[in-house]
Amino acid sequence: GIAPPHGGRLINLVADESRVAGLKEQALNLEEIVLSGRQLCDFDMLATGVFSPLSRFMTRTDYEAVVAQMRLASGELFPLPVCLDVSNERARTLAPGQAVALRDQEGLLLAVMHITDVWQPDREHEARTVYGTTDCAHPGVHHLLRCCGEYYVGGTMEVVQLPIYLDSRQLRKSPAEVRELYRKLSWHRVIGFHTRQPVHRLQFEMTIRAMRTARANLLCLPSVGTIDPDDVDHYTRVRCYKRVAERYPPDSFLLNLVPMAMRMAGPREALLHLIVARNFGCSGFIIGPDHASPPHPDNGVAFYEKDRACRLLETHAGELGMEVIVFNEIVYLPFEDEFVPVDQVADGTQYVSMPGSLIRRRMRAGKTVPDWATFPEVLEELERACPPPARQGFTVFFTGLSGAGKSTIARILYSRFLEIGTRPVTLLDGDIVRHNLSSELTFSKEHRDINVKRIGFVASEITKNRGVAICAPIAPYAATRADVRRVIEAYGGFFEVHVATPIEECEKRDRKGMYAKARAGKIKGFTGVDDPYQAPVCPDLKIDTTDMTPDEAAQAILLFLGEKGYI
Ligand code: PPS
Repeated sequence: GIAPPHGGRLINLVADESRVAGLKEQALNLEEIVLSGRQLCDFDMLATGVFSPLSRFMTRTDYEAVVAQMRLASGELFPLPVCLDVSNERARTLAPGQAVALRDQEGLLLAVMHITDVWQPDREHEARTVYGTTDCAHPGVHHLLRCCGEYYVGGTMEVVQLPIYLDSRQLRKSPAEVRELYRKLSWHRVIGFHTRQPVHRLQFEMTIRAMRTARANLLCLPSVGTIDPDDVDHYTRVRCYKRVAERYPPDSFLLNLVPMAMRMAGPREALLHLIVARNFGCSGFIIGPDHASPPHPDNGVAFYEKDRACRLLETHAGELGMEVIVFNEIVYLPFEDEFVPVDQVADGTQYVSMPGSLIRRRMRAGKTVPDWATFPEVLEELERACPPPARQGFTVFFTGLSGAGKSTIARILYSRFLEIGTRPVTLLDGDIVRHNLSSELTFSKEHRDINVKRIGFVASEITKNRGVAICAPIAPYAATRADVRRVIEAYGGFFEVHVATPIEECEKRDRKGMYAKARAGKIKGFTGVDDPYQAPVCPDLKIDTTDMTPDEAAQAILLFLGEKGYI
């Protein structure tokens, strides 16, 4: 039969209909905590029993036991902290015994929480023990040490409203609802497959083999909570899963989205996924190498050794009553047209492999993906989501001193793009922006940052919708420019062009007379005179207009974009 949940009982925190009106009334007089996107994911997992037997944001004793020995205070296996973090200031208004209202970003009441603990955790220790590192290049550690509040709040919850999702509602069933479905389908043995990738050939081979070995049906559990910005968006992934579903034997494949926030904690995270699968009624779990193991951004080396997660799962599978189906690295034999585990490849036989991350990167760069790596229908969906550069939007971001020639070059470039005519073009020149978007802003550091981030936001929307944005602010601060780059690169190309005309030349031209005014002290805080300009260290392109006409500069940029495949 279908496996009972971890701890024997599915948690359900949703309050009885009869309690709801009272809770809403009570909440009006309570302090409130607004949940972040990530906290909302955890909240959902707790409320619907996905994290059974955990029934609340962890108390201090649970937290300490989980960090130290991967167990709740009650003794049940639980590998990762699930805590409600709040800022210092917030923590001062909260105390044990108090009730608080939990709300979503729009102010909707989610639950009334009864606080039992407020404490300051040792987050460095948590990072070292849970993630095995305090290196903030690890996305989970970065979140923990750089983004989380300094205090944790533990306590039980009475849930008024589950988080509201606007997409794929039929595919977001709770463990109880999925178990109900098994009864309808007469499923008795189910294996779980947790993934944040589309199902390519490799994943298909793994799952179908596991189904054969375990003589079981498959529950595919894609994580659709907060994922890596580099991952394929979940709308695209859902379209891929739906299409690949047809390749499995009829009525043997079930898709259910899990809005779970990934921590990328490697082995410990894999163990949590095993527990989640168990709660969804699985008696088996498929695990491949590199489960939830992010690559280090500096050298691409994974944070966790290949089979550590597998070993940890095997150690605890018995206690959880689960069968773990381990797949070591699987590779493709071009000659035989077959997938096999790498340790079964005969000496001297040629093999190839292409992880999902590489498939995506190749597509974004406009390179082909070989037939054996994925399915045509998956490729079709991915092509729509990750078009080659020639069909992506992009931003050309000029930066440089006042009078360096940014606007002149930007205007020529604008007109060239209109001549080419393949994409809509928007010019976000400093003056245009200061007039239309940022008229209330001054030239303080703070206001310049707001100004440049606004430009970045508009450019990112344009880039997302496959247009061209040309921006030409001074943008004197490197960190702010880097933020803008991060936002835009998630959607398309970003090219920083440093118009590096030296200040002497800018001042000599002084077309608007601004430098003269600044030198005379009539304008204070003028960039380059008595305000900083942090020149880009490695811009995509550097242009010095002392020995180049604006036309030549625009031409150089067009050639550069052509070389990158964008035009
Ligand atoms: S920033 O720093 O990116 O927000 O600046 P930006 O929006 O591009 O605005 C620069 C133009 O504003 C005029 N101006 C000043 N520039 C620098 N510092 C001070 N204090 C200042 N006050 C006014 C200046 O003419 C810039 O125009 P450009 O077109 O760059 O010459």
